Amino acid sequence: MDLEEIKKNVASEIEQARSGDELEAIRIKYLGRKQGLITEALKSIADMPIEEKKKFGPIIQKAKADIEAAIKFKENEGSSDDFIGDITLPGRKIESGHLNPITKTENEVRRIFEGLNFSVIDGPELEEEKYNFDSLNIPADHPAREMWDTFWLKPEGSSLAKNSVAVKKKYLLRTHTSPVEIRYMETHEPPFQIISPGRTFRYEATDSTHETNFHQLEGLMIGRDISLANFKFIVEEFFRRFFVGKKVTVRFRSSYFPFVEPGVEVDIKLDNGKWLEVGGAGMTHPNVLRAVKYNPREWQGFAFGFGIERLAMIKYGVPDARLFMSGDLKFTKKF
Ligand code: FA5
Repeated sequence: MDLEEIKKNVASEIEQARSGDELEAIRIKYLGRKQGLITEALKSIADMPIEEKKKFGPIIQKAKADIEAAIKFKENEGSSDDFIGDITLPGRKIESGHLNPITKTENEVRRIFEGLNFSVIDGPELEEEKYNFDSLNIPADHPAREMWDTFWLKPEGSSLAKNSVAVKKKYLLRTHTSPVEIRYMETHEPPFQIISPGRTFRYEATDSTHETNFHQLEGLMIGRDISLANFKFIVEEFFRRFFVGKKVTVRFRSSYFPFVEPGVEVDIKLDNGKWLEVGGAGMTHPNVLRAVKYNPREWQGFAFGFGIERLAMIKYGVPDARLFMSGDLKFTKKF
């Protein structure tokens, strides 16, 4: 058989092979150490005169390499589904994506509040100083600003700023979701009830309950004759629906936030008997209402800001808030 014929035959045999065994038989037929057709041809070179050796050696070597490559290619193709190879092999598992547990929690929270007739509002993560602080009754020199360690953005054209008279807007990564309250009130008239879940940032040391990048759930309800009793009802109803089947003990602790009066902090009792703070809340401060041109004699309301990581930690028994943003798939896949 001449080399051209061998090459043609082997190509069609490989093409038609339907299993790993058939491919192996082809390999032995042509490349087998004993009596493989190509192997034999290579051996015969030894007896050739030098001129022929030079001529045929490389041709046969190339044929060998081509056949090896064609077999390899077919083997790889065999891992695609149309190669009826070892049909007894178990199927390959198809990897599917997972929602981060924080996204999952956020979705649950949205659904619950929509069921309580709240609208879901979005707000920017890169925020103006005015919305994150000033309009929330926290002027520039107010000591309460120190409650929120802030990532500030470099001022626009900062190298020129020294000599410029114009006061430029200052930007930051929002330290809480409360600025969304102001943005919403500026453009809407009461009564209304909204929530706004989203990403927040703080320039602070991390531990098992603190991350630099975390998530909050803001809530705001403005109407006539709204009181803290309304807040208490809503928050307890939310917890009842969120922690399905798990009875949680809640404590309201008097606290201070410049944008509410009175202010409270909300704690939940953990299984180990310790309390975990999940959020702040209170009655919207009259100064905040005035800042958005609402008449505080006519309109009142409550606001709250919960930590979404904290809620998820309690619901799913996660011991460390830093796991959520760790990118560890072993963790994410559990949800
Ligand atoms: C606030 O951010 C207020 N804006 C909450 C508020 C809204 C009060 C409306 C009154 C009215 P505070 O800094 O306490 O408050 O944060 C609220 C919650 O966010 C905390 O209770 C906690 O659950 C969560 N939180 C705060 N810092 C972190 C952090 N570094 N990592 C994870 N969660 C955090």
